[in-house]
Amino acid sequence: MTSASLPNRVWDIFCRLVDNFGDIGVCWRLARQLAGEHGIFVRLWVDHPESMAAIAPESVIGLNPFRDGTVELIPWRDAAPMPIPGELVIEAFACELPAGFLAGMLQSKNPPLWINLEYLSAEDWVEGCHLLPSPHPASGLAKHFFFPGFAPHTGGLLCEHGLIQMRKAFQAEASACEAVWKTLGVEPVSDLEETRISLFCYENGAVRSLLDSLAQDGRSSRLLVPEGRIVPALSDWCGEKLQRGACIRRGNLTINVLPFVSQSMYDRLLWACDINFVRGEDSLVRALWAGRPFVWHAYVQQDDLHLIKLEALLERFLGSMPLKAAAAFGGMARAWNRQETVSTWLPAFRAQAVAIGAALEDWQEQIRLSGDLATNLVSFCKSKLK
Ligand code: TRH
Repeated sequence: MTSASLPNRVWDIFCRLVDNFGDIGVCWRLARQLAGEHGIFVRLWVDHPESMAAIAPESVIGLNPFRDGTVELIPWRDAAPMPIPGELVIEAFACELPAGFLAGMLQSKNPPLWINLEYLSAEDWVEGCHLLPSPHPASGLAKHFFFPGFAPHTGGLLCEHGLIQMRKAFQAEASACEAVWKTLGVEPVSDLEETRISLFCYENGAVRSLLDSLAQDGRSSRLLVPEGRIVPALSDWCGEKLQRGACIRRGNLTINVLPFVSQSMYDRLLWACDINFVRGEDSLVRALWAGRPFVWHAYVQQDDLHLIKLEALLERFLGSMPLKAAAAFGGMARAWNRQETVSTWLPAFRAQAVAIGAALEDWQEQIRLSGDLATNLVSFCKSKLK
């Protein structure tokens, strides 16, 4: 498609890979929702398009550029000639636009709306900073800071239309879960008492206490671990090198090492599990929408800044939970993030799982009253470009 034949509404999203999968994970989801639900033609510029292969294997077919409906995935090369900017430009996570593209924006008679999409945080200051403009020093063109968040005066969270209904229908249908286990090569559920737990986290000194507790517990558990940074620690604990496809039993704990699956399959894994350990930003939000008790490992930052983010999240959530459930949810999350033993909290967390799940469903409803991030972005754009 040439720029002459582009549809009216073209948005550009620029994403630079820092590490891990969070940045590209958020941008890919946002791009697809803008295209699928709002009819926008999205050009997603990615400096390492090969990183997309993990979360969206379909995107590697015919890279350069890959087009999925109305999302075009474009390898971002600073030196390449740049097209005319679209109606709105998103600089994801302060990634700094390529000079040639920025020059095109500044020279344009109708400059695009310029958004810096920020990281997710539950902290109070976010509401005060959401949508603040910052003028470009030479031209005065405003860049607006768009903050995702849990509170009413933020940009909200990514949540596709119909996602919650789809998830609830999935969880009501045992055969849907079984199909996931089959696809992932995991044994079907034969022991109804078995607790299935997904584990996605950074290196974490508390993991041994988690494994010890599960192995020694009277009930059986199965840990489902997409391959990644925690697998070496699991291998150490087992005394055996674990690789993709491994299935190993120690005491009452079975560990399955899974491949890193596509985003949509990962959602289904979260829906199918009884408890989810998640990390960073995007999987936290997906665990919230899954409605199952979760333990969040915040992206580890210098000077323990991530612990402040954790407390902000807990503060928003714990107040609306019954006391025992709040103590278990908070205790488990704090121990996991401080990398202390979780053995003291795990029994209470499991005992309170139903209450935690119910509180999550309520919290979800409240958060969704403020609208989802993609729709809020479209509304902001309409208000500015009318
Ligand atoms: O990968 P992350 O640790 O990303 C982090 C954080 O977002 C952090 O805020 C950011 O600053 C840092 O990256 C650079 O965790 P996150 O955010 O949960 O992203 C993981 C993505 O990978 C998410 O989109 C879900 C997806 N995923 C899959 O698609 N398949 C899988 O098997 C798994 C485990 C995850």
